[in-house]
Amino acid sequence: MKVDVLLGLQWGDEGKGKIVDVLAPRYQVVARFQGGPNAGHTLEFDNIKHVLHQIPSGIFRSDIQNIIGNGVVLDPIVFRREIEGLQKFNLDLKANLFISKKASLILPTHSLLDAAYEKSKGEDKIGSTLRGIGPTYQDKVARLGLRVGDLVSGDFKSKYHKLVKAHKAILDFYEFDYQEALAAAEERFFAAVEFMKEFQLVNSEYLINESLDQDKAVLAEGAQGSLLDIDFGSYPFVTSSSTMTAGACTGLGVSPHAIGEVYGIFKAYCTRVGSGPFPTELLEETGEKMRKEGNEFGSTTGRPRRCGWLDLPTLKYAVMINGVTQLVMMKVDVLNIFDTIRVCTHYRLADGTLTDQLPYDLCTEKVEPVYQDFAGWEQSLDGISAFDDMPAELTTYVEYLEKELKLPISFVSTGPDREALIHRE
Ligand code: 2SA
Ligand code: MG
Repeated sequence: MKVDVLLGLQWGDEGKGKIVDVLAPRYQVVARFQGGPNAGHTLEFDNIKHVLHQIPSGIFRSDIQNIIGNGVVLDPIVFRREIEGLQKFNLDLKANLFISKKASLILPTHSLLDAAYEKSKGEDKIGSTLRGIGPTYQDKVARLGLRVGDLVSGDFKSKYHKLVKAHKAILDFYEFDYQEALAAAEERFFAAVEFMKEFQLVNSEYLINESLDQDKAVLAEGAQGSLLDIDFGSYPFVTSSSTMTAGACTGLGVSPHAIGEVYGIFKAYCTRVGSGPFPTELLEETGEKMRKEGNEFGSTTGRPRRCGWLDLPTLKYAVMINGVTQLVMMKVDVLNIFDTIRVCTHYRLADGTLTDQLPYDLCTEKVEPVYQDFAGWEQSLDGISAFDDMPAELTTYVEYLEKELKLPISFVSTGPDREALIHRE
């Protein structure tokens, strides 16, 4: 069997959690391969809304093995809180959840460093979720980091104190006041570490490859989005991991030959939280209307999301670097209220030329979006589940995007619930 990859093609918050949940019955294994508590995957079913941060979205199905892969950065305190939040669902978490020993540990000082770095940047801050993501990946790449396997091999406390001593020197350099916050968090951290040790800590690269050998289907669940990728995103306004298909190979230990379908998830419009360039951003009342209608507030931090029209140059770019094989369009119902729906087809550069490619740096090379307008459908999509039953205006919009992106749109999502979905037969 193959590893199918599901990832976001924009700046995160595309609605990946819902689609993992919908596709999950086709899979025996769901695995997270990058990111950490900066993610917020929202699932809604049976009138319950649940947000997952580090735990894979297959956790609500008792017949699925869920893996937190080596590419993930894991915060034990958040882990404990998440597990405790799931207890009311009566899931057998100790049997169905596996954590890679090679996953990186987020220490309390990593979150403090995140805050210190952001403060030092002033106006130029990244708008990080302050969950310690960047500093933890930094330590991983610097070969200083601690991993989940360190909890059960060697003297963890002495490794911990050695790294924290170095972190304190950096915090002092930035004149960042950390004493009180650290003292409070450290106690919770060590309690959470003991809690986490009760779970299955494994060499997950073996578990995944053996699953494939046993003909189990694996779904790799991406977090954030392609435009936040450390290499190809709008650097430096990005997250610190590889959010693309290739990240699933390194973040799980599977060969590129093992990759099957790549589901690219995108919203029928665009949103972004945090700083950084956003060519189609709507700063006036249309943006406000979208934010309200789409309830566009961060599921991790509650921050209002910036909103704008769909941007084809960035979408084409994301399709290209990920090798997307199927598209899923989300939150189409949010556009029900608009009489005109705009799509940015090209950028006009400063010298007047038109392009549908991304410039090197969207921060310094100002682009003006060129739009094509479509008539809105201006009606509710409730109860529609087949492509043939879609309003004609929506069909036109969908077919236009399929032609431009040269890919089928397999699902169109029309609301947060599992059932609110139009399938292509
Ligand atoms: P970080 O914390 O170092 O990864 O932040 C770096 C940039 O990446 C953005 N980022 C995100 N953007 C959208 N959604 C994300 N996850 C949460 C969610 C967001 C929330 O799924 O709802 O609740 O605010 C996410 N995580 C990171 C971030 O805004 C920075 O621009
Ligand atoms: Mg989200």
